[in-house]
Amino acid sequence: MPTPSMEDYIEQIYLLIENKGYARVSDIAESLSVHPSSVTKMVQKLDKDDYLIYERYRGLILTPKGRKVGKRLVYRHDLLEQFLRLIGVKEENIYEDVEGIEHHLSWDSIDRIGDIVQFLEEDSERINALKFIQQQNDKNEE
Ligand SMILES: [Mn+2]
Repeated sequence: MPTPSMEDYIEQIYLLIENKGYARVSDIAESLSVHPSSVTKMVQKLDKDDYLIYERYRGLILTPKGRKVGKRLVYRHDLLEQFLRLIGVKEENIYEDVEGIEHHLSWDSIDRIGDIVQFLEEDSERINALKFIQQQNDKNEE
C-alpha cells in the first residue's frame, strides 16, 4: 500500500499525464509545492516499487500498476469533492478539506460515501430535505 505522500505523488503524476500527456519533475514539484530534489527522491522510490518507470533524461511513465492506483486516487478525490459540494460545504473549503481527509479513509468508507452521493442525487427531494435542516440549524445559530 502506498503511503499518503506516495499517494499524493501518484495522484498528481496521473493528473499531469492525463492533462498534458507527460509529467516532468519540475511540473510535479510545482503542482505539489515541493522542491524538485524531493520529487526526484520520491520518483526513484515509486520506480523501485513498480508504480512508474523513471529515466533521468527521458521523463517518466506510469506502469499498469501505477495507472490503476492513480485512477483510483483521482476517482477518490473527485468523489469526496462531489460529496462535500452536495452536502453544502462552501466552495472555498472543498479542495483543502479533501486534501486533508482523502488519505485517511478506508475504501469501505469511500464506497459508502459513494452510496450516499448516489442516494442524494437520485431524488432532488432528498437534497431539499437536507437544505431545509441546514436552514433550520443556521437559524438556531443566529
Ligand atoms: Mn488529492
